[in-house]
Amino acid sequence: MSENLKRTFLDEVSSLKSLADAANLRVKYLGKKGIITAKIKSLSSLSPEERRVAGREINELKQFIEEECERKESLLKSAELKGRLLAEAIDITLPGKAVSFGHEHPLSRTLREVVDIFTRMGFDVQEGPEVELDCYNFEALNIPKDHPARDMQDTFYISEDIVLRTHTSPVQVRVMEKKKPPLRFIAPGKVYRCDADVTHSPMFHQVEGLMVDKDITFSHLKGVLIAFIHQMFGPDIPVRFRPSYFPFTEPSAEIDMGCILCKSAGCRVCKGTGWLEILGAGMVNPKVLENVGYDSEEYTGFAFGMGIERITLLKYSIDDIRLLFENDIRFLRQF
Ligand code: 2NL
Repeated sequence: MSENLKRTFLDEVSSLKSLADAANLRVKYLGKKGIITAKIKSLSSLSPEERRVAGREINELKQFIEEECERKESLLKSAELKGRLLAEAIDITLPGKAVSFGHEHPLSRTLREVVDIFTRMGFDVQEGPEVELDCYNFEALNIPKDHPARDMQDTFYISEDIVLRTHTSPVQVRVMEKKKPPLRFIAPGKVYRCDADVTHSPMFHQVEGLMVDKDITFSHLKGVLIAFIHQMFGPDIPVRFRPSYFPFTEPSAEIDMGCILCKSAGCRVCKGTGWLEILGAGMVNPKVLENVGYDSEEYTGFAFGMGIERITLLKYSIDDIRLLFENDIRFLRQF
């Protein structure tokens, strides 16, 4: 009888698939209403003689079942753990995701280099609004109403007397209005002109500079700008000053440097001249000084301006300004 029970139990144990099934089997045999428990209870109906034999038999079976359950449970436990570890395994031999690094845009780099050179020479950095009053952008700078720079084609008008600044000179006018000389600062920033082709963008960047004090002369202008060009492009670059005209400076000059592409031999970029125009400058027109309330008998100054895009195109031999604004990663990666 108990041999049959043992065989039935062994069959059931060997077909167990999970720990949950094992727990159920344990209840079925050893629980409060289990088969073995019932057998132990039924011993009380036997005679003392029969009870001793049957009791030993049932106790041995109970112990056997307990041991078998335990053995099976620990087997199932380690099998389940093994399965879980396998399922959750991370393949550390897979290649990682590469982190890609960006870098400074060529225009930002040129701007930073220009600002660094002038701040090392003691110039401050000043900024101002890109949407500007006509009087700061033109009137204060001695640009008369009929000047070609005021043409509808060149200037973006917001209203009759408000424009997108066409240069950063209005920043200098605003600073001069607020502060007394000595002054020595540059004004970098975005400027706007209604123009677009391979060398012109409707938005571009300028750095203008201004130095005003007693006894400032054209020699100071020459010294500062030659030092700038030599730091920016190399100490052996030839520099020349050509007479020019701006309404806000007198006298005015355009400053050329030897062509860096052909080493002054003459090429397509310098149009065979061996020279590249790089800066405009001059002694601040006394009218401009008077407009901001300075005594032009007491103070003189020099000013200059340059286009950051032009310098960047020359420095890296880029032939189309639009490449600087398209943000094509294949272009930008080359710098
Ligand atoms: C150029 C030439 C120049 C200035 C800008 C200036 C500003 C004040 C007074 C006098 Cl407030 N002058 N600025 C002077 C000469 C040239 O820029 O080629 N820019 C791209």
